Amino acid sequence: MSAERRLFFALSLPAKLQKQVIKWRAECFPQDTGRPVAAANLHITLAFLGEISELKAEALIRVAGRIQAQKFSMHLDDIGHWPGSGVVWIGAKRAPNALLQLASVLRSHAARNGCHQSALPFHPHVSLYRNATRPVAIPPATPQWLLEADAFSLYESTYERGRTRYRCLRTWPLADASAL
Ligand code: 3AM
Repeated sequence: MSAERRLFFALSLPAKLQKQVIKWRAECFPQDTGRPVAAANLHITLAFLGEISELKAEALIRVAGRIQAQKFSMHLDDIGHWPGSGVVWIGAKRAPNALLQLASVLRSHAARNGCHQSALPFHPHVSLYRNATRPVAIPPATPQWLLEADAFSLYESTYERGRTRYRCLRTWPLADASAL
């Protein structure tokens, strides 16, 4: 039997935005807020696949390559804390339709390929802290960053020597609206 890998589809953040976010995070949250997510790991999950076989991963890579989805931009203008999961996040007050459609298509392909999908509504976000289980003072606003999404990717999540690493396995471009 081949080894299973923990995979998910996500949008990455450009390196410049990653740096801006972690600088702002350090300035705006106390040090004991939780476990900060490493700059390189900042992302927006589109569909979590779980631990899956190589066969399933190949099937999902094939369908992902056939998806025709539009480029979009989104303002990261929202901040929140989910005490249950211990996540402090930034997101969008109004998620673009193109993002919701892309996540929905990926999630339904994932479900059809046997990857359990959460029944919770999709709430696009960038996790900033994990293990934030105590009340958190949320800053009044983000600097209203603009994320220009022109591709989505498949990532592998590994845990080595106490660190979570996300390795990008494949990236697919999003199309100009006029091209669809
Ligand atoms: O950064 P976020 O939190 O959006 O929370 C996990 C992370 O997304 C999520 O997948 C991303 C990469 O690890 N994740 C982990 N386990 C999950 C599960 N069982 C999950 N999402 C849904 N169901």
